[in-house]
Order: sequence, then C-alpha cells, then structure tokens
Amino acid sequence: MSLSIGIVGLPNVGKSTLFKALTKKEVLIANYPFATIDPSVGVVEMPDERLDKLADFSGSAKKIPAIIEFVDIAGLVRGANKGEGLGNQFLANIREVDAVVYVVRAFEDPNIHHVEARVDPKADIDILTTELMLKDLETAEKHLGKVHKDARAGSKEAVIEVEILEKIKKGLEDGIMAYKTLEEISGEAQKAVVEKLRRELQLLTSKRGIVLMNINNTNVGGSTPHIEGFGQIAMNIHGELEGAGFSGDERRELGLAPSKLADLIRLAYETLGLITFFTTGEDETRAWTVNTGALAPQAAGVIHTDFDEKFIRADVIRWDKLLGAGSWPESKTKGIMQTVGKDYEIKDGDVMEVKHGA
Ligand SMILES: Nc1nc2c(ncn2[C@@H]2O[C@H](COP(=O)(O)OP(=O)(O)OP(=O)(O)O)[C@@H](O)[C@H]2O)c(=O)[nH]1
Ligand SMILES: [Mg+2]
Repeated sequence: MSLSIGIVGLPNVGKSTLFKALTKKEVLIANYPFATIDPSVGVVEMPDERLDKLADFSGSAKKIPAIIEFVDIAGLVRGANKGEGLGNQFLANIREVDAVVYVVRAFEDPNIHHVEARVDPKADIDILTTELMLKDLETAEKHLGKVHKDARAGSKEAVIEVEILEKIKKGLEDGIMAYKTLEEISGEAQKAVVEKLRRELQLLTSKRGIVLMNINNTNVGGSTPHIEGFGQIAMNIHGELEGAGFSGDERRELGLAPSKLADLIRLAYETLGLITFFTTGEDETRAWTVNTGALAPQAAGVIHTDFDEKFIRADVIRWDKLLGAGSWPESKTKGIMQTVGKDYEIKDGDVMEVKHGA
C-alpha cells in the first residue's frame, strides 16, 4: 500500500518549491504562473525514528521505510473547470492521487507575482475548492444521466447509485465537498456503492486533504483558511528548500527554523487515517502502512497477499516494549508479547510476526 499525495494550488504559490524540498528532485521553480505543466512525481521516505531504533535493536542488514509519493501538479486558476489557464490538464492528475495538499500563499513579497494580485489564503482556498467542486458537479451530472437509465431498467444497485449521486450533487451545489457527503452515507448496500463510485468517478473533492499555508518567518497575510476534517499546517516553503539536506543540529547552527516536512508527512497519515506497523529481524526492519482499524490478517496481507487468507495467528508487541524487553525471546518469557488471532486490531507502532500456512 503506497500513498500518493497531489500538490494543488494557484499558480506561483510555491508548489514546485515544496515538491523539491520534499523529494530533492530538480524541477522548474520560476517566478511566473504555470511554470509547471507536466506533473512531476517523486518518492519520499516516511521519517520514523521507531524504524531506526528497531533496526539498530535487531542489527538488521536492511531498513525499509514506508514511502509516500508526491505529485507536483500544474497551477489552477479561477475558471479552470471551464478550461481557463491550463484548464483540464490538472484534473486527471488530481484524480490519480489519494489525497491533496492544498497550498495557499500567505507570504507577502512584492517581487513574487500573485495571479489574484493580493494575499488572502482563505479566498485562495475558496477558489480552489470551488473549481474542483464545479468539475465534480459536471462529472456527477454526466454519470447520473447514465445511471438513471439502469435504474429505470430495474437495477437495484443503480437505484442506490442515483440516490447517492443526487446527494453528492445537492451537496456540491450547496458548497459541500464530496468527501463529506460520502462519509455521511450509512447502510451496507449504500457503502458498497460509495466505494464503487469512489473508484469509478474519482471525484476531485472526494479525497481528503491538508491545507498548507506558505508563510514567511515574519508574517501571515490575510485570514486563515480551514476545511472541516482536513489537516492544517503553516510552513515557510522557501526556507524548507534552503534548509533541505541539513540535519536538525546543522539547521540550529545556521539559525534556520526546524523543518516541518516530517510534520507534513505525519499529518498526511493522520488525515488519511493511516497507521504504521513493523516487522523486524536480522535481514530487515520494515515499516508497513495500513488503515486504522485493520485486523491482523489484513495487515499480514500487506506483507504478502497470501498471508491474509492463510493467516493462523501472530505475535505482536509494541515497538518500545520490545526494545525494553531486550530481545524477542525475552519478551516472550516475560509475557509482554501477545499471541493474537484473526480479530486482533493492529495498533500504530506494533511489531508483528505472522504465523501462516502459506
Ligand atoms: N518569498 C517567498 N517566495 C517563495 C516562497 N515559495 C516560493 N517562492 C517563490 O515563488 C515563485 C514560484 O514558486 P514555484 O514553486 O515555482 O511555484 P508553483 O506553485 O510551482 O507555480 P506554477 O508551477 O507556476 O503553478 C518562485 O520564484 C519561488 O522562489 C516563499 O515561501 N517565500
Ligand atoms: Mg510549479
């Protein structure tokens, strides 16, 4: 399970600068709108000191962190849903990601051109979400046309689909992003249709996100935006890039503020309801990603697809307790380690050893 996050925002707000700070990849950073046309994709390792400590503890030959893919997407402007600016080009890119970082400009700098000729992060968020919602409205209406036919032909599933699409549509017309409408739908048959619609329509606002305010050290211009249920972070993107590659200690010596890139990645995990568990041994220590609420067999299935069906039981211990016990066998004799069955819910920070019949 690898996670991909799209960087979305108005032109010239620092999206490519953030992408470069995160991925250390060379991209065009330029003080003019629409510098980015084709999206760039880069992979970032999830920083996690628990992984480092576990790998030291086990004397592992390899250490494999969880990874996150970031996609630097073209800037979008007012009217983009109708093809303004680079128009529809960015939409396909947003469809492909799991979550969105909405970057808004909160720094004052007369030398950096702002497409709206003012600094107002809240107004920028309104432009971004409005454009995406308008596009979603178009997609939902188009799809409704098709599904209506199936519903009339007597398909039960299509009847539910129409119901849900109508709710999404009404919500979008009232300025409610699709993720919110979808999350509020209950009923087993309904939820199955929600999953189907998520996959098939990939509505732009059906994805969760983070609001990132690009600030200077000195000021936050305009009013603070907020999207219910979304993570929020303020960051000096330019400073992040300048400090990229320096350790925490080096940053202190240079008088740079501590990096917030790791906070951003953690926030993405939180926002998406993801947790990390570990496997560890002499060969490797590895971090794995699962959804909150995943049961032991599902987690085992992330390690190897066969392990899900052929799951028998697992030995589980929280990472710091394992370190405290001194060794895996000692954690057993001391009774700190738990042997769990199929109904065990994996917790963030668990170390797991799967017993399977595969
Ligand atoms: N003062 C200041 N300038 C910044 C900051 N972040 C980015 N910039 C500058 O803003 C300009 C645009 O940065 P980019 O990262 O290329 O912006 P973008 O959002 O990718 O723009 P498009 O690809 O055109 O949509 C560059 O000149 C950056 O150096 C910041 O935090 N402070
Ligand atoms: Mg760019």
